[in-house]
Amino acid sequence: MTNNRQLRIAIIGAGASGIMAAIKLRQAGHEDVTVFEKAHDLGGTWRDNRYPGITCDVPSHAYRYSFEPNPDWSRVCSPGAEILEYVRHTARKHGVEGLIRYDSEITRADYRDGKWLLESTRGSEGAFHAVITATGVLHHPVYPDIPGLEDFGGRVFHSARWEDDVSLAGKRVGVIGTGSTAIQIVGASVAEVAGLSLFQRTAQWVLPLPNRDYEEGEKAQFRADPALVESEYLRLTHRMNTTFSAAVVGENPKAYDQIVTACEEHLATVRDPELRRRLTPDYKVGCKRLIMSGDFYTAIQDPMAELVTDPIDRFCAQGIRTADGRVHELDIIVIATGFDTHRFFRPMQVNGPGGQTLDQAWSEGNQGYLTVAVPGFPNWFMIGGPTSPIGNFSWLLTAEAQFGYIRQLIDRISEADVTAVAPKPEAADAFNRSVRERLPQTVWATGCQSWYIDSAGNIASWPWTFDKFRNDMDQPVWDDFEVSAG
Ligand code: NA7
Repeated sequence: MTNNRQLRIAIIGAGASGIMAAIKLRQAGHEDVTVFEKAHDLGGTWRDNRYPGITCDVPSHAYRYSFEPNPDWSRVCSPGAEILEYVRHTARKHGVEGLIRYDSEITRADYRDGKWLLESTRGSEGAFHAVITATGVLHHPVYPDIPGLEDFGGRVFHSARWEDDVSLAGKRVGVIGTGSTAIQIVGASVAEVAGLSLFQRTAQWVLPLPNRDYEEGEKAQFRADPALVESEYLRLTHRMNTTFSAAVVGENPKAYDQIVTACEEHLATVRDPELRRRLTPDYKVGCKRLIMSGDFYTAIQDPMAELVTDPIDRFCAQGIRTADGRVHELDIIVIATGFDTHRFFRPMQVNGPGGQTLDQAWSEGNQGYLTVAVPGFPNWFMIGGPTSPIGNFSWLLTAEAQFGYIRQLIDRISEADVTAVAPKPEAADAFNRSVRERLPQTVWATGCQSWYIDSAGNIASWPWTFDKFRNDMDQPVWDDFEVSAG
């Protein structure tokens, strides 16, 4: 490129994808980069989630940055704290920690004359030629609408707001929810508690995921042979993309059948027929995000554990009262009821050039163009925007693919005679039409409640294969964009 302008670029969010974007922007020659982070530390979901047993259910050798191989993962699926340390190490190694402005939650963005004026909880943050949101989807905890929380005499908190001075050892613990979080907490804590009541509203399919430590010898081999680390990365990502992620969008029926069989056989290991019946879901495997666990069924059959399926009536001083009138006496209640995954970076107010707000643009559901941009909002780019692939595979892989696309849009803006790039409304309409046409073929549309589905019933995930996603992210189709000259 010639005659390039030096751009000021803002990244919102210093989680795993924001850190990656900062590193890659610098590598691409964009020097003026600021990362705004609402919290006082980096790491996003790996910073927020510190509950016992927290593990990424994507194998570690696939859940990593393409440019930062790690021969030292401790386990096939590593604990959250280790992933947080990996993100921190990567930020430090690539010199982007100093770009992060902590405790600065962007609250407002106004587009004026080719720039976004950002305001944060600290005040005005200045003007930026381009904004990349990297705010993730798992950062607005949802609390259940159950009365009486203030009556409870023990400790109660959301799983993503773990109170670090709390030990579950020797305590009577209640866990509300049966998502991946609750299942990991149950597996990790049943051996030390005085009692564990798991309050289940909906049974889950559980794919057996035997996790194990890497032996020292294996790690030494990975250290000695970078090609081995690379081939493991490629092998695992290829396997996830061609089997699981293809199966859930209806593209690999054989793999889907194998996943179903594995889940059914796993469930059949529950010895007590009545418990097994209560743990049996009434919807298709994969409709909700699949739980991966090698120890949940063992844990829930432990004498210390109880599966409670009577609906919760209310919290009370001693614990939780269920609809059958029983009071479950508890010392600690963990609310593992998930996140509002459809809020993205809101409550931020985003005001586009014509006075249109993003809230207005998204009033009937979150929609954009190819997951990364929104018509009417020039130079506003999203990692993990609406319709991004979300599911049982590596978010980091998704984020890097989206960044590669966004970087090409930003490079275009940096050309001397270009001020703004935004997708054409008709291109976004065509994309969203094809999403709607394709979604009924996915397993997510087969009848269940899940965090993939918003309150209007729209399914939020990419409905094609991951390979198609990668292809679509390869290069912008410039005819789909309005490119404004300055
Ligand atoms: P999830 O997967 O959204 O799970 C939330 C769980 O909480 C789920 O079992 C819900 O039951 C349950 N829930 C929600 N509200 C209530 C009320 N009011 N009463 C009882 N139970 C309730 O969140 P996680 O934190 O486990 O996992 C989120 C993602 O993080 C996970 O998918 C991975 O990507 C990492 P429901 O099924 O709706 O009946």
